[in-house]
Amino acid sequence: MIDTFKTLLGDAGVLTEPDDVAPYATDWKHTVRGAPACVLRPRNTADVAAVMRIAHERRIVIVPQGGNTGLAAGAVPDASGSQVVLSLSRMKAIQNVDPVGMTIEAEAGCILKTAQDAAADVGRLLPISLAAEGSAQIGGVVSTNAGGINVLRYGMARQLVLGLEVVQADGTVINGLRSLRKDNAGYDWKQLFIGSEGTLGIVTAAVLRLMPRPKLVVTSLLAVADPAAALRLLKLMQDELGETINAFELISGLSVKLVEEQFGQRAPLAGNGWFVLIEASANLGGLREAFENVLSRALEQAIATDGVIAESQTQAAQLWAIRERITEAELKAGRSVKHDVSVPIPALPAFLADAEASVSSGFPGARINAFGHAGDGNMHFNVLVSVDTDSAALNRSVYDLVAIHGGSISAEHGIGSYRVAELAHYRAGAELSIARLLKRSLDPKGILNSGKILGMEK
Ligand code: 2HG
Ligand code: ZN
Repeated sequence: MIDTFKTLLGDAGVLTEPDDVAPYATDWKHTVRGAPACVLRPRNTADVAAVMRIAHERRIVIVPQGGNTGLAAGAVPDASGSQVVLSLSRMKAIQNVDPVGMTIEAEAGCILKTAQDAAADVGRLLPISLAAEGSAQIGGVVSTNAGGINVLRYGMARQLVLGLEVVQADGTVINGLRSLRKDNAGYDWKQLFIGSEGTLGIVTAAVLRLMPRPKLVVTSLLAVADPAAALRLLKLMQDELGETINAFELISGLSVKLVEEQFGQRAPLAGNGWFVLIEASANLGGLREAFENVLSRALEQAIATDGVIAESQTQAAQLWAIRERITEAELKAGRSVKHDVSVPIPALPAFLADAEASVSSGFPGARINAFGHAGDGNMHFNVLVSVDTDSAALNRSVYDLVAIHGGSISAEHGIGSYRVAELAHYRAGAELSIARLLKRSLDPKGILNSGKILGMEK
């Protein structure tokens, strides 16, 4: 098998040495350690198609991998030694950036930050933004339907994909790299490949929507007593500032403390409850004044207890650094069990209170590192635990409450291999049946990222 792939991709296109393969074998959190037979590094779509033809003929499981920044272990192989990682990293060209049509076309391996910069160079905004944007790749962003901090205003990756090129399980290439805003000519098949984590096909390139680049940006950190106050603040902000709000991030006191402990970076305001990081942007003047007015009202009405507005881009970056360092601070702090959940926005305070009560009583000593994109109902309800904590029991205690509050066990990180059992438990019935029907039709031999999302097909 290795020789066949070497003939196809050349020596540089096939990694087999343990040191070379190691980074592709484990996820960002190093929770899962797989054993790939080898790592393939195609140069273009034709290479990917040729790899899939061979894999299809010989029933080789292919695990597509982008920047490997995911938090659900969806891009790493299992430990069998037979799965092959397909890294898209060498396919990183930006094919086109169009400031009039407001689109960008890029290959799957293009780093998200590189694509953002290319859009900025022509005065446009690629609004997908996440802490891992310096390593995450477009193919991974699309195939996991990534979220991030701007979902409130611009939606998830799905809302920004106009066109897609996909290689199917048998090597067939579907070229749908259209940049049309309106295209109702038949089924919108590309939606199947967005968010299906490489289990239905391999995304090799995408056309994404761009937005006008806002000239005015206001970034502000506020202290609030609790999540209910945060939602009152959200309502007030939306009433007064409308769609200018890009991000509305709710951060627990413990999250801020972890960043301080691990990185020595302090929040520039006092607070003994929760914090909210808000970013608003616009092209027309008056945004700063409007924001200051609404902040004063929030303080007067005791919705917020304190607040600062960044005076410069550097200060804004410092405020964002507090938010973006939470994940690394958590990793440094020891073992944690992550829950990337969403509930209907009004249910957030009750869910957080119930989940905190349930975890505190069931798992004494556990500390809750809750933070997230409250403006779209998505919280990262992560729990710092000791080495002997039963994570399955902990998951159950959180996810049961997610279900009671009408939420989802994965808001933006996907199912990957972490949450396969939970998906089967919390999404029973017709929803799983249609998922299996799609999987069997598009990947009848079960060679695309097998074991992820639906588990191993029996
Ligand atoms: C974020 O919002 C990411 O920063 C990571 O989705 C969340 O570490 C996490 O659980
Ligand atoms: Zn997030």
